Amino acid sequence: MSTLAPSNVPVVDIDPFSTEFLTDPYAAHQQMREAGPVVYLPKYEIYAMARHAEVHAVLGDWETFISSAGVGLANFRKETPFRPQSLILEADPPQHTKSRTVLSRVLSPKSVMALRTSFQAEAVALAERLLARCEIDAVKEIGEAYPLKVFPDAVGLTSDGRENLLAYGDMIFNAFGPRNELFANAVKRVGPTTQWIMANCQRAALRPGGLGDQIYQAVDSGELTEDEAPMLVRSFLSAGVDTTVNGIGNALYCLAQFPEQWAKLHANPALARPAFEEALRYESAVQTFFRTSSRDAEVGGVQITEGCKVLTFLGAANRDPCQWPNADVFDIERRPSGHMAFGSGIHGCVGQMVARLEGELVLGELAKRFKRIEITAPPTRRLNNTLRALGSLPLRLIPA
Ligand code: OVV
Repeated sequence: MSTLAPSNVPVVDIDPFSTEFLTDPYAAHQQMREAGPVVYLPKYEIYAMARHAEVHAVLGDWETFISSAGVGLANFRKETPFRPQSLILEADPPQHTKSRTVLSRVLSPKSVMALRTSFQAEAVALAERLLARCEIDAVKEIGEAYPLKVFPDAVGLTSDGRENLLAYGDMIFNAFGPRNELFANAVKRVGPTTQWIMANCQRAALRPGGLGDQIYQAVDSGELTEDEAPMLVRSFLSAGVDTTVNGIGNALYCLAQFPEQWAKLHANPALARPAFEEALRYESAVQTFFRTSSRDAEVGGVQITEGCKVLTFLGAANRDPCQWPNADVFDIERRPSGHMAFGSGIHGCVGQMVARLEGELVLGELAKRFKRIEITAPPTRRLNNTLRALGSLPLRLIPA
């Protein structure tokens, strides 16, 4: 018990960064949702929201629940960030607005539409190659292979070594949690990858016309400073890979676990986009983000004082029975608008159109060619402080 917890806040004795929780968070999500609109987690002395309404409320009030003090457990007002702060994720207006304006344009629906032809060709090529394969690890051969091809191509990375993006992403998303063993091991694995990432944020490493180069064009026009451009390319490389890798991996796991849902998708591959969306709701790749209270506030009738770390459970909001009928049922025809997997408010995922495009095309091209997908051995988990991630997903793909 902590003396910091006001008397009207339910104290829930769970560790959302423990092996037990991360392996299967859903019972603990329910426990937190049922305990109250806001709960207190004494192990980390933080407030947390697991219901849809309060997650939405906190993410919608960026003036009270700021990002510039970090969106992980670390409070940047009290400790130095482990890497230079992101100019978009870990920023508030006006810096956030400046960064967001550029990234919104580079990742606009029109700009993303221009990626469709090449992304589709790669999805077709991947699905065709898999026709000759039969038994695969879907995490490696689909979940990782596809984003690692199309996304760095779109950004315009010219150098070898794009698999570095996986270790880097794993480290970044672990770093939003506590300094536990998951984080320590991720840092060990990442080694010199951080230098590789920073080198590839430079203009000379980026193909002219790609998404990365388009950020530098905003320097040419005076919209960004020289120092801001590589940092915003770093945001692409931080946020754009491990998220979609797991979005796609988790979607395949959902569809493999529920064969009648795959059958619906195979019968109507136009359901690929809503199927990906439902998988994002059901098994959200990004499970959590923090905010920090900039002033005394009230959420769900609970007083939160200035300077507190507040944890929003996106994945729990996405299973809230008050928001979703049959919340624990995976149904690709649900159309789950309002899900929190991309966050919401001013920090809502700026790359979500790219993520949706990747998900739609991979699932769609597979659905056209395979009548069933079967799990051949128990999948393994890759535990991460923030991501819901599989380590392996052994699948048999049965051609139509
Ligand atoms: C959404 C997200 C995740 C991780 C890193 C970043 C953003 C970034 O801006 O660096």
